[in-house]
Amino acid sequence: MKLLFRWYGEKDPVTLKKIRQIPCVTGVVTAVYGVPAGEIWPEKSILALKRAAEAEGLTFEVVESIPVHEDIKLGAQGRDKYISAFCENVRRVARAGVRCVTYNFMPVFDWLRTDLNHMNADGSSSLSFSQSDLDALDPSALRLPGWDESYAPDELKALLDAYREMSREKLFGNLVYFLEKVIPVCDETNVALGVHPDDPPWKVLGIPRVVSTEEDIDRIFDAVPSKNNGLTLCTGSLGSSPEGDIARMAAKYASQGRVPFAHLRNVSHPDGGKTFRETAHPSPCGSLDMAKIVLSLVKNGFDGYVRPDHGRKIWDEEARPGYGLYDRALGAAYINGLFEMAKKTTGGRP
Ligand code: DNO
Repeated sequence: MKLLFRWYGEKDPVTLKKIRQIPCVTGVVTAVYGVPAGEIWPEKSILALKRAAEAEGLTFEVVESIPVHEDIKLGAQGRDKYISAFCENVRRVARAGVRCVTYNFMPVFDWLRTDLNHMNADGSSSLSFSQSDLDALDPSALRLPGWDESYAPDELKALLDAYREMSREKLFGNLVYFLEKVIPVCDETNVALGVHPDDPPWKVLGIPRVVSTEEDIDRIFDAVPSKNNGLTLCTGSLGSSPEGDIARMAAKYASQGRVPFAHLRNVSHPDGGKTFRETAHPSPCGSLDMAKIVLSLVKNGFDGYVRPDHGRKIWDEEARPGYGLYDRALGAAYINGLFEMAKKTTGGRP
């Protein structure tokens, strides 16, 4: 296991100098920001990330994310050009030493929350989601700091309309079309591609989603069997639905060698339905049994990259939603402890 931390580049107030002081964190997860989806990343920008990380003694082996242009998800005429650009980005990051690339196939939105400052009893605040609050919102006004992509209102409306007419089957076909072109490049360059699950893992705003459930994930692997067609096991996203058994999924996909990367965080379900709150990472703070999930990974041969995921806002930190330093650093220390214990008790190396 290699413990990493997400870093948003030179403008991130959570600097590399701070990240390197978190015990056992050996590298960063980052991306070239500021280049629109579908365009090729300048080689010098990729190398600048690598040099900056290495100057602080950190590695840069995981990209999160190479964005997937909407024309690819829509199956629009111009998609081949954007798929070629994605492939070229995989080649370029591979040349810089990257071994794992994360992406998502959520139409229009990346992760979605309805409250970025849910106040907890202890004075901290968390990101949270309530389906009924979302249903009451005007979708054209949706904007969330934290996404890598934002749209003008007209553009957003046109996109939402296009997806509302699309079936799940069509979206799934567009994902397979994309993977059939990208996975051979991953095989050639020895890069594991890890799809990020939909967050939340159900249909929102009338648009289809195809990476929400265990059945969806199985289908994606069956369609393109190479081991480089993998999963970014995001416990918080998959666990947003109280139905998923995340420890079982972790065991199953780790044993298949399909988990190059794991996002570990906890979540709670205040009403048992489509409402969830992000909590501190430890098991007693939320609904997920984090120790069991880590044990399932370790017992099943997981040897990939891990990062703590969204943190709460604590200790008066001013932070990008979910990506402050303090609570994520507490998460990193906790995750490291779980892995150390899991490895020792299963006879693996710490
Ligand atoms: C949220 C992240 C996601 C993730 C993308 C991957 O904080 O986990 O934004 O990076 O979905 O493409």
